[in-house]
Amino acid sequence: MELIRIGMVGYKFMGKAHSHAYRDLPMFFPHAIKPVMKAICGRDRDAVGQAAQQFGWESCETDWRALVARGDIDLIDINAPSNVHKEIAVAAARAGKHLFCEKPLSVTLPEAREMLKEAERAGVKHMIGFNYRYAPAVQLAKKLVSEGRLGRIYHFRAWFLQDWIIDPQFPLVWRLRKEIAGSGSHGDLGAHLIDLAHYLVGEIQEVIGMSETFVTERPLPDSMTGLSGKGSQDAPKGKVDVDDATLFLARFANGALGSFEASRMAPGHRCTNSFEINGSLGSVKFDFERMNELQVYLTDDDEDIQGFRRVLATDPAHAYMDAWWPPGHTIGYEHTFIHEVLELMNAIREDRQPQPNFADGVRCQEVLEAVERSIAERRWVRMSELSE
Ligand code: SOE
Repeated sequence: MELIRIGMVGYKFMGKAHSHAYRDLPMFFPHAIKPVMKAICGRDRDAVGQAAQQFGWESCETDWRALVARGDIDLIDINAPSNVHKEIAVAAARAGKHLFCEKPLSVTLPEAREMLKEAERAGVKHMIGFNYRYAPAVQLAKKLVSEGRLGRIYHFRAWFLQDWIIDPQFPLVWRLRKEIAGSGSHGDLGAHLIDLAHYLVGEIQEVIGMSETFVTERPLPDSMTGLSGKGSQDAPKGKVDVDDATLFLARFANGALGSFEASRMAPGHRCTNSFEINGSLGSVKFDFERMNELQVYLTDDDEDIQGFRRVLATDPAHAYMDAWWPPGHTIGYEHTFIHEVLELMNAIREDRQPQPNFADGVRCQEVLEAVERSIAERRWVRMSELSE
């Protein structure tokens, strides 16, 4: 049996999602290369030991350098905070390991470019974790666009809204600190939208944006907690130096117009990752909170039955669904990661780069940076201004 031995850095939210994907893949996709969960790495020995046991890893490490140096590991999966992605990825590539890295690729464009260059130089496979591409309903949208069913694309309208920091007492966790996260809602949520735009519509030519930090100080946390931390009223406060919300407009190379909104300050929106595409022959609408559905409108439907139809993307005709449950039996967030890992394993077997890979991570980082520059300089920024 073909095997790929995995070493993973990080064991929190994404670490758990990736671990689950490695565990489930062989059960539902038995013909894929089997990922072997060799070692998981984190700085806190007790916590990482507990995670190893709970998630099903064979062993654990407390220093990522030791993990990368291990001869029994073929692929390094990076789920640590964004500011350490580059150092780990570069070292792992130099050690000849394949790479799987969470988004955003890094905290700056030069770092992201360096990661891509090092991975290419080492000749290893490299994948970035834009998991939403792997929802079957998103794959269906891609198919309709690619087959020309929507005609010429006029609009891509996307918004990713959350509300987990709406309470001003929510602590200053790492995702709210520029030196660790790179940016706020922009790099965390906007990055997914940018990747979907690239995937579904194509290259972005120019952008103009605006952003705001509505809560400028927050209580310091007692640990680097995740999305559910609570801050104490009495804790000393620190300055929030990332955006709570970033909005931007874009013009695509194919002439389509785009609008993007990322916010963590939208009460009631837990994980509203949505887009709408309008073309000359039809439209599609997607909302991750109803991730099994795609709303489809086609202008060539008979006049008297025109309207958005709700397509439940759970039939064997839909991507990946023949491996899951009978039609109508829906799948969830975790399945996007399983499909992502399937793509990674298939790419290794077929000796090609997985989709999306570090080149897509760099393209995304270029747009993130162009939007930041446009905000700082209060003007449209062309992507060509960022070329190397
Ligand atoms: C938190 O905002 C978060 O977990 C992001 O970091 C993920 O990338 C996104 O998929 C869901 O929300």
